[in-house]
Amino acid sequence: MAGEPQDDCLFCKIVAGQIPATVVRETETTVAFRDINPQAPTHVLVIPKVHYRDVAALAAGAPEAAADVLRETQAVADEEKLDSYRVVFNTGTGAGQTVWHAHGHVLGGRGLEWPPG
Ligand code: IU
Repeated sequence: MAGEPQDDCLFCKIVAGQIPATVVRETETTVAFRDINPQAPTHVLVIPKVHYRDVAALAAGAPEAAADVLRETQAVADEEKLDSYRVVFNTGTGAGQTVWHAHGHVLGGRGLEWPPG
């Protein structure tokens, strides 16, 4: 069921502490950890502890958790001392989503091109 931990979800396992991650921040409702395949000097993923397949499902099913995730992206940027940064929610296979637990990428520490690839 949406919102419940999923046995086959890697990010649910990170939330549960069953898989190690380099956690940079944790709140009651969110975890932020360094991406294992960083695309920028700062590349941190911010996830809700509840399981939703993508940010659209999260916003519809748990809007307060979605707001918490957004607030945490800002907190990560502050901690990493980023004055410019990008927050990305890849949504759907065609947009490059590969992990089906909502997550925001916080990217910074280098110049970022627009439009993105
Ligand atoms: P995507 O937007 O779903 O493609 O992002 C998934 C990210 O999760 C991607 O940047 C991976 O490098 C990252 N990741 C991770 O940090 N740890 C893992 O064990 C796995 C993926 I699998």
